[in-house]
Order: sequence, then C-alpha cells, then structure tokens
Amino acid sequence: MTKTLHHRACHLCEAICGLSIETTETGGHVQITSIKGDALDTFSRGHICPKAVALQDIQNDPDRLRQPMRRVGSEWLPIGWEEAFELVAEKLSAIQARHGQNAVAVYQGNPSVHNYGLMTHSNYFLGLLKTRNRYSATSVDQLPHHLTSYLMYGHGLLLPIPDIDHTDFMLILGGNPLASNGSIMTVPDVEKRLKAIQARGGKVVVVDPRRSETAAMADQHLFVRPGGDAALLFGVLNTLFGEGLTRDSHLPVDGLDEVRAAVAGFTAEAMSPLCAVPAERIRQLARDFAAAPSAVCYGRMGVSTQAFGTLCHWVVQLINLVTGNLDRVGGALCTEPAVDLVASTSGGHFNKWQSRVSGRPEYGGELPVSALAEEMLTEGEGQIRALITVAGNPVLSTPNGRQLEQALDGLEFMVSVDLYINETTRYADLILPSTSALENDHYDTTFNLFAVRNVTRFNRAILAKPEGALHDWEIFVGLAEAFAAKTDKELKPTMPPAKMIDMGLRMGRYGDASEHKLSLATLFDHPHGVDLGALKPNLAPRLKTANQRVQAAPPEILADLARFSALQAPAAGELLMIGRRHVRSNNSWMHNYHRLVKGKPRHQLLMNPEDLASRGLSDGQLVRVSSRVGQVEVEVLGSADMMPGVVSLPHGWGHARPGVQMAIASGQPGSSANDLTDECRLDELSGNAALNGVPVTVVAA
Ligand SMILES: Nc1nc2c(c(=O)[nH]1)N[C@H]1C(S)=C(S)[C@@H](COP(=O)(O)OP(=O)(O)OC[C@H]3O[C@@H](n4cnc5c(=O)[nH]c(N)nc54)[C@H](O)[C@@H]3O)O[C@H]1N2
Ligand SMILES: Nc1nc2c(c(=O)[nH]1)N[C@H]1C(S)=C(S)[C@@H](COP(=O)(O)OP(=O)(O)OC[C@H]3O[C@@H](n4cnc5c(=O)[nH]c(N)nc54)[C@H](O)[C@@H]3O)O[C@H]1N2
Ligand code: SF4
Ligand SMILES: [Mo]
Repeated sequence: MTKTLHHRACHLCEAICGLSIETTETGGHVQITSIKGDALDTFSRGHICPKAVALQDIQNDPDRLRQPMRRVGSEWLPIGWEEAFELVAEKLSAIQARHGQNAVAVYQGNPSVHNYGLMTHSNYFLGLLKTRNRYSATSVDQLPHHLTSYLMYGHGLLLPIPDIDHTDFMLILGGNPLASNGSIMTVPDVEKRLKAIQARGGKVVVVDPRRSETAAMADQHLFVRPGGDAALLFGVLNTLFGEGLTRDSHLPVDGLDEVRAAVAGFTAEAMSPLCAVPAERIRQLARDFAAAPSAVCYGRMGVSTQAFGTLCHWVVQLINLVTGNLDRVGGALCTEPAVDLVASTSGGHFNKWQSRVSGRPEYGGELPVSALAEEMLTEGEGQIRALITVAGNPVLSTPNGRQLEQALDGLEFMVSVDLYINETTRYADLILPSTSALENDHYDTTFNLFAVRNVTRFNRAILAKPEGALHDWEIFVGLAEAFAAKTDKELKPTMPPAKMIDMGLRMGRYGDASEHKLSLATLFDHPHGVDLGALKPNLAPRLKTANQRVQAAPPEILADLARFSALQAPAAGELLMIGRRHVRSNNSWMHNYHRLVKGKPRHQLLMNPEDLASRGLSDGQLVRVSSRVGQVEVEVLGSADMMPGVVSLPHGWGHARPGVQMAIASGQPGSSANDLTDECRLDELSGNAALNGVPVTVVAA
C-alpha cells in the first residue's frame, strides 16, 4: 500500500480552491482516500466546500459513462471511438450537404470554461462546421457583462473585478457568493474576505429579493422587486449626479455628459415605485457609497438574467466610474493574468447577424440560446436538423425546457460530449464521454482572469487516464480528423493544451522576458500556486476601444432606454419567480452524489408566509406553479426571507424525466424551474434570457 499526497485546484466552480488529495495504491489499484483544502495554497488558504469532497464520487460513480455509447431505440450500446467519430462525420456532413451549414447547431455548457481541453480544442472541430447556429450557457448567464465591457472598454473579457480585499464598501446586487463562492469574481473563501471588510470598519450591502446567505451577513439588506434593479441603479446614479457626489476619474472617458442627460429624469422618487425600494433608501445608498473612502458596486446572475440585464451592468460600471472607483484600489480593477486572453484575442463583435426566426443578435459568434428551440421547430430554409451538445444540459438550464425537449425529439441527429445520460443527452444518438476531472490536467485561462488577485497555477492529473479513455480535447481532435477527411477540408496541426499553456505563459507578461520566467516547468515546481500580487490600476493601457478611451455612453445601450421607459410599477397580486443556488449543488449535474443530496431536500419553492396565507396554502404542501409556458408541482416552504410577492425555485432539478440514468438524482428529482421560465422573456438588447422575475401563479396541487 502506497499513499501519495497531491496538490491541485478544484475547478468545479469559479473559486478554484487548492486541494490536498491523498491517493492510496494497493496492488496496482489507485483510490482517492482523502480530499481536503490545501492550507498552503497561496490564494484559497485551505478553503474547501462539500462539492470538492464529492470529486471522489464523480470518479467512482457507476452511472458516469466510461466509453462512447450509441442509442438504438431506447437502448444504449457501447461503440468504439473510431466508429463513433466516423458516424458523426458522416451524419453531419450529409445533413450540411443537404440543408446547408447552419442546419447543424452547437450548444456549449458551463464546464466548457472549467476544463481547459474544452477551451483550447472544441473549436478545432466545431470551427470546421462553419455554422451560425452556435449557442452556449453564456446567454443564460453573463452575456450582459461581456456586452457591456465590449461596448465600454472595447473587449468583452475586460471585466473589472471587485477589489474585495481592499474595499471599504461593497454593494452586491443579484449575487449570493456565500452559496455560489463568487462569480466573475474568483474569490475562494469569500465569507472570510467579506467579514474582513466589516472588521476593518467597512460595509457590505446586499440588494436581493431574498434575504440570501450573503444578505444575512451584510450590514444592510434591501429587498428589490425582481427585474427592478435597473431602476434602483438609475436612482443611485441620478442621486450621485444630482447631489454633487461624483469624483473625477483618472481614466480617459467619452460620453459622460450624455449619460448625465440620459438619466436626468431618473430621480430616486421616480424610480422607487419601479423597484419597490423607498426613495430615501436609494438616496442614502448613493450617499453612503460616495462617502466611503473606497467602494465597489458588483452585480451578478440576479441582475444579468433579467429583462434589463445590460442596462444594469452598464449602470454598475457607471456608478464605479463616476465615484472615482473604477480602476482604483478598493474599487473595481482588472487583472493582469499570466495567460492573458484580453491581450491575445480580438475584442469581440455584436449584432453582425441575427437569428433566423426572431432576429435575435449574435454576440461573439453566438446566438441567444432562448432562440434554439424555435430554430429547430420552425420549418424553412436554415432550420436546425442536427445538434452537438458539449458539457451542457440545456433541457434543465435554458428557458422553456419542455419546448426544447420537443425540438430535440424532432432532430435528425444529435451527439453529446458528456459524462452522463441525463435530461438532455438522452435525446442524443451518440454520447462521447471524456475522462473525469482528476484524470485531467487543467489550467484556468478564464478564472485567473476574473480573480481578485493575480494568481496562477497548473493542475496536474492525479489519476492515470484509464485505458481506452480520451480527454475532451482528444475527442475534438478525433471528431475534427474524421470530419475533415469526410469533407476534404484542410486541418492544421494542433498540440496538447498543456503545450499551448506553456507557450502562453512564456510569451505572457510574467514569461521569458520577465523576472518571473513563468513556464509550465516553473508552475510544476509550485503545486500550491503562485501569487503574482494584488490587482493594480491598469485599465487605461488595456482599453481596446477604437480611441483608447472609456465609452460611457454606447449608442446601443442608450437606445435601450426606450424599452426601460415602458417598465411599470407592480400590479396588485404580482407574483414573480426567481432562482437560487446552494453550496451543495452545482447547476444541473451534481445531484447524483449521495454526499451532496443527503439530508433535507433543497429543491423546494420558497414563499413569504403572508403569500402562503393569502392563498390558503400551508408550509410543506405540494403546490402547482404555473407560468405562460408551463407548470410544475413542487413542495412549498414558508420563508420570511422571501420578499412578499416573490417566490424562489432553484434551477437544475427535474430529474424524473424518463430515460435519465442517474440513480441518486432520480431518487430526489425535484422540479425544473426552466419548465416555467419563458423563452420570450429576454434582455432584448443582448439576447440574454430573463430567467429571474418570471410571472407565476401558485395554487394547491
Ligand atoms: N432558471 C435558471 N436557469 C439557469 C440558471 C439560473 O440561475 N436559473 N443559471 C444558468 C447558468 S449561470 C448556467 S452557467 C447554466 C448552466 O447550464 P449548462 O451548462 O447547460 O448545464 P450544467 O448543469 O452546467 O451541465 C453541465 C453538463 O456537463 C457535463 N460535464 C461535467 N463536466 C464535464 C467535463 O469535464 N466534460 C464534459 N464533456 N462534460 C462535462 C455534465 O454531465 C452536464 O451534463 O444554467 C443556467 N440556467
Ligand atoms: N454552489 C454552487 N455554486 C455555484 C453554482 C451552483 O450551481 N452551485 N453555479 C455557478 C455558476 S454557473 C454561476 S453563473 C455562479 C452564479 O453566482 P451568483 O451570481 O452569486 O448567483 P446566485 O447564487 O444564483 O445568486 C443570485 C442571487 O440573485 C438574486 N436575484 C434573483 N433575481 C434578482 C433580481 O431581480 N434582482 C436582484 N438584485 N437579485 C436577484 C437571487 O435571490 C440570488 O440570491 O455560481 C457558480 N457557483
Ligand atoms: S468553492 Fe467548492 S466547488 Fe468551488 S472551487 Fe472551491 S471547493 Fe471547488
Ligand atoms: Mo453560470
């Protein structure tokens, strides 16, 4: 028996915590015997959450696929890799030859940015398809962040990150980092860092229709009407201007006069009925923010996935800008990562083409996923006939999942690069499973870019690749080779992702030409990570706008104010649904591990006790929740943490669908929030789904 201690990060979520993992070898068989937080990790300092401990359950899960599977009727049969690649090439090339390139669609899910082989190599194959029907989880998530940064700073990834370790005032809207561990703010151990703000005399203020875990520890919590944040933020910005609370920025800025004029009518008093926050509270919030020695406004999921998602993120940037907190220590700062996607990629593009049926805009070559089902269901030239899903579960993750199921059922061909037969992949003809997380090496190109310090590390695989298994990147190489051969396309040579990272590190700002001399080899010598220092003001030279100036008033965003002006105060009896996350859950795919789902269920609908009483409902009862698009049955729990008129249902549940082969998840299925979310509710400017603020009714089931 030999025990080995390994150090690498967990990359299940954005916090990238360092882990100490012990493996034990007995007679050639290696098992994980312990997973703990790595106290020596320079960034996460020992932090760990229950999901990382479940990495061993993912590894050992009998339901996880270990070889390619082909569906024949309702039966799944193993198939060899070469045969599988050949089948995909044959089917997709035939469909494109018959119906055009756009007849094949692609959906890339969230782990696509958490597994570097998917980042570096998915396009090696998918790029060959030359289809405009590309979709991803971005448009049910952070698309407004990218669009705002693209329009204001010239690059969709130039995202200012809260300087949480130095700020004196943190205003959080629509984020619950205590459950999510932070998002577009890579911040392991966020609770300690928020408490440190309070310990140094600073304040944390949370705006959320639910008294979330983060709101509960904040100095102040404001309930906001779901979807009302743009009004609240406009009220704050208007107060900053109106009460002379602005501070000059050192940044070169265009368009501030236009901003001032555009929000002149948005007084706190005018905005108050739209967001259900008293005007005096809005004004005081602006005063407190401006008075703090340093302050940062941070908006996340809850304010992205709503009808005015882009307006919200624009005003978040403006509040930081006009108070002098953008690009300032203790405010919002951009990272200087070791492998820098901002430096090495073009800024992006927007609305260069539109979706066929509803005319939704592309961003960065992707169309909004809310349009995916209609593009499959609506007949005519350009109709989608085949789909490739990559590490995604859109049936549970995108609006109107039932409509998408109907669309998937009608496809001529579907292939999924995934680990499970789940709610989405059960429609596939072929599932191509990759190695598991711990069998993979990994480098975080995305989350080092969003981190609250400049940090870097390389994560080596700690378990050997099983015989006959392929990494995600190797699956894409196999698919590309088969497809190129079939269609006589030229294929450029490629290299393993680790080699690409080595080149990126050596060419980067801490590479060969610097004192750090970072390379793959140096990172191998630093298994606890490398700290490259606190974030520093650096936005001016990093701007990628045409004139190298911040664009405070992009015309595309100003034009969206017309839509905002139609926002009405709530009608009597309004009931709006929002989502939530729990630290033991990870989107739709981590309910198959006993360790995470044991104990009391966590998928219930939360409702304010007054709202329960007025409907004659009681705590724990089964209720029917209905929206324009569908209905679900779920248990309701009374919770004074809910704002009256608002109910909360987490997404990612609903595992009772026939054919799902995830035994533990099916035993505690819950209901899918996205059977209620509406594909017609969008932030129309960006095309991002408005998953929050869905009008619903609730009655006894
Ligand atoms: N109502 C509502 N809907 C939401 C949200 C919400 O808050 N409310 N949140 C939205 C957000 S933020 C997101 S990001 C999306 C997520 O939406 P998706 O990305 O569509 O869904 P996930 O649940 O992350 O599914 C991940 C899939 O990848 C597979 N997988 C895991 N690891 C790997 C791997 O290493 N390789 C491969 N090939 N496959 C892997 C899993 O088996 C699973 O099928 O959901 C969105 N939907
Ligand atoms: N444990 C766990 N961690 C995760 C994930 C997970 O599923 N589980 N998912 C990961 C992913 S993909 C992402 S994108 C991040 C997301 O990370 P966060 O952005 O922190 O997302 P949530 O935890 O869903 O918090 C969103 C909050 O917004 C509130 N909210 C809803 N509607 C509104 C609104 O209209 N206005 C305001 N102001 N607030 C609103 C909700 O009540 C909720 O508290 O988390 C990541 N981390
Ligand atoms: S917070 Fe949990 S899931 Fe996220 S990286 Fe850290 S250990 Fe992994
Ligand atoms: Mo996400």
